[in-house]
Amino acid sequence: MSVRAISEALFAESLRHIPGGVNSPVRAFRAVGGTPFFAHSAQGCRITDVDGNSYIDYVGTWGPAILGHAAPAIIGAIQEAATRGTSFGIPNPLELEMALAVKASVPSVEKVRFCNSGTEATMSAIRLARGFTGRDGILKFDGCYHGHSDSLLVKAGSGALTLGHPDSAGVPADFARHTAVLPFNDLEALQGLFQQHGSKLAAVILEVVPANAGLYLPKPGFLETLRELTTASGTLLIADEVMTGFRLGPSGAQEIYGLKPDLSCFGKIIGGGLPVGAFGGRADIMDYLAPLGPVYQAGTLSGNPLAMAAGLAAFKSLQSGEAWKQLEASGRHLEAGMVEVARAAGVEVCWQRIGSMFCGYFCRGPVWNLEDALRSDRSRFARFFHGMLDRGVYLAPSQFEAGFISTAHSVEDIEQTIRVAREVFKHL
Ligand code: KE4
Repeated sequence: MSVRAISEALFAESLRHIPGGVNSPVRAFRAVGGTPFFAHSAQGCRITDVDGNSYIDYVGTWGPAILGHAAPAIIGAIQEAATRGTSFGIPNPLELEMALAVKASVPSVEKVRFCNSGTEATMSAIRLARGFTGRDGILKFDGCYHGHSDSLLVKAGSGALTLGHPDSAGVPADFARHTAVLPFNDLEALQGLFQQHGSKLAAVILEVVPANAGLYLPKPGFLETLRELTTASGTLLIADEVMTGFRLGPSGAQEIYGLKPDLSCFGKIIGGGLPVGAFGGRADIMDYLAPLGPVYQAGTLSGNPLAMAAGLAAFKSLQSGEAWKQLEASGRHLEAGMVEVARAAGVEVCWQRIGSMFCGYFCRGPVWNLEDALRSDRSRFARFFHGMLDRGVYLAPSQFEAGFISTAHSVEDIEQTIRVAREVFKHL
């Protein structure tokens, strides 16, 4: 009997009732093949499936579990808040406390509004930028993912300077044509687009560290030029830090790269694993939001007391600053080990990392953009993924996702991961 027989039965049944058997596509393992396991529980750096198999978890529910799963401080905060009710639909003090915490952590945020997902945060920031500037045009970069709102499910047009095409059924061409898409790190294309269309752009939105096509980094000068061009053309710069915010440090990627965006989007970590999103930045822009200004944005569960309590508990656990130092050390440890065992096995792996976020591409590096990332040998990645999973290590089920280390990953957990990888690389 398969070691994951119960998961397989649950998945077969789920396929009859839930599209693709999942509530978010990446969970279906389509990029790596096979059947997803069903989680029974998770504790610290480990997740346990319904068949009783336990895995060292490097997905961390796609970023929120920076303190590991079921961190006592977060569980306690949720339990305590829940005894006083689960939702009020009227201001509660935790919302103000959370706003102050975000502002204290991210200097570019003068005002902030909470919502319920990263998608809502970026969708609202785009609408706000359009309302503030009176312009319709948006620029994003290929390989960057900002959630599934219509204006952002757009792929590059035929030429780099033509406007976008829908990247999903159901997105009207009329929406997509307002969104230009360029290769990340391509200064020449960027300058060309701003020459032609700069005055029509309401905003540029980017992952400062793109981590939805694996993980690659901005080239020296790219962000500085982007900031200059947007300032000169009156275009707002939106940093999508839904994954990097509070993951790479107290002020996320923008602090590391010295970038001062006009707006930033957050999610994941600030909800401690509960549904949350946030967007914030310059007060003169944020005050365009209803009920003060003409840009409408709302949400029944926005600022939910349980999500705020969980997020505050996560914040407090991180604020000592020790966590990010530990995460950097763990990231370095895992990187050194994985690079060594791949080299020893003669397997070409390009390991890219920043802090506790990483991706091992199965191709020669460096990887600077989506085109480079697409050179990766995805079938070899899939074999690597399953080899690791069968030996108790759960990596992101796609070559085009980042991995996440938590403060709950011990030195021994990382040593175990490297030992397992040494074995798997031998049979790739
Ligand atoms: P959500 O709507 O999924 O909360 O956030 C959307 C989003 C926005 N911006 C960035 C940079 C993001 O990475 C995301 C979502 N991240 C993916 C993982 N790469 C979520 C996983 C999933 O879609 O199931």
